[in-house]
Amino acid sequence: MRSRTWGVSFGKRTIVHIDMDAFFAQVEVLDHPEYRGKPLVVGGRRDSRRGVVSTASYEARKYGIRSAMPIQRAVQLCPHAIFVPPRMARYEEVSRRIFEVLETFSPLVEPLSIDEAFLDMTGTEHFYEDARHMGLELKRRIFEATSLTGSVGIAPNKFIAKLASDREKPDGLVIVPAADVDAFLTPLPVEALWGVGPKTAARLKSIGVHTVRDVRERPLSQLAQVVGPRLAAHVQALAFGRDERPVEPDIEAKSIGRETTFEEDVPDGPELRAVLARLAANVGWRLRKEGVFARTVTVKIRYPDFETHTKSRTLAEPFRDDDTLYREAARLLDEFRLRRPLRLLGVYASGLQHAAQTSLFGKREDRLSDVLDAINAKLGGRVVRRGREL
Ligand code: TTP
Ligand code: MG
Repeated sequence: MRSRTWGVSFGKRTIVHIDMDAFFAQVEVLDHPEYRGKPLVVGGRRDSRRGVVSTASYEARKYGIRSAMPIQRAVQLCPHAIFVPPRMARYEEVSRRIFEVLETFSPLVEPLSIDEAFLDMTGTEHFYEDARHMGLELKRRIFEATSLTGSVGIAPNKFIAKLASDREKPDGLVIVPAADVDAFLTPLPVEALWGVGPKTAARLKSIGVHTVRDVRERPLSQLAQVVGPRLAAHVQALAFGRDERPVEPDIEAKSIGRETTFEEDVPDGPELRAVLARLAANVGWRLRKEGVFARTVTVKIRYPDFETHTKSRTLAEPFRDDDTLYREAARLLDEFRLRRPLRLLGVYASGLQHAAQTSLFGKREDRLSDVLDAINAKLGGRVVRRGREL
């Protein structure tokens, strides 16, 4: 009976989005209890000239302090706030614990950033009395493991789940069953639609489209005139609450990969390409060491604000040579058309199969990689490298 109630209320899928509250700030309070209840700014010391705010406690947000604001602006807004530099390694450690908890709830966990994830809970509904209990249990288990609070949204798809988790921050839990989607969405401003930035919003408003309801009521052809046919179709589908994107679990779990976080953000150019070559060569070396071939190359990028994206390409033939890895990774990196410097770059190989499953022994590129591996093995490490890695 329970699962029938769930089925009726959520449609085909039950998607959860979780986002920790003022994440870096909460970790700082955890490690420094004397900060609790005070305005706290993570990003740099009070005298930092170039620093920007990573995040601020909810107490500090009352003064108008926000992520990405210069530290000096935050000092002006709230002179008595506590200012601390970020401790990334510590936040990453706490993040790992959160993801360990999430993975006990569903095998389909998609990390979006250090403190944010989607879970596909479809098929697990019968474990919980209802959606609220599911959400509370998730929050309780995370709190038990970390003493931190997060906000949860539960909905029939990713788009609505993410909006829902944001609705009652901090420590929120918002459930949007299929029957409530219309009431939840229609009053929202067009900016709430994923993919609608300031430019698109301005174009829509120029024809009198201000809310999600307006987007629903306009003929697609009118929307297409101002934002183009593709975006118009996408935006209108979202306005009706339609979003079929699957929850895509972490590529790192079933892949061989390597990523690097830069000390200083790196723009696209020779330096970034050399890093890409080194990452590709490291991945190729590990594929060969494990005796496996891959079918898919993935490039992962992260911007300074932690926005993270991946692009993948699956090839017709399995591979494990550095040249194929580098060539495909470089093409994927091109496709991002980077306009900002990167904080992180990663290369992954997945779709792994054992050498015996392929008939590719002895391809020329493969032999070159093998020769380099043999020399490097003698020299004890990856000493001999190709020019592009230098
Ligand atoms: P967010 O989840 O965007 O923010 P938050 O967790 O601090 O606050 P909220 O309760 O609104 O979710 O980002 C997670 C962490 O990423 C944040 O704690 C600090 C870091 N971050 C930056 O360093 N710079 C940024 O511009 C943003 C947005 C986040
Ligand atoms: Mg957060």
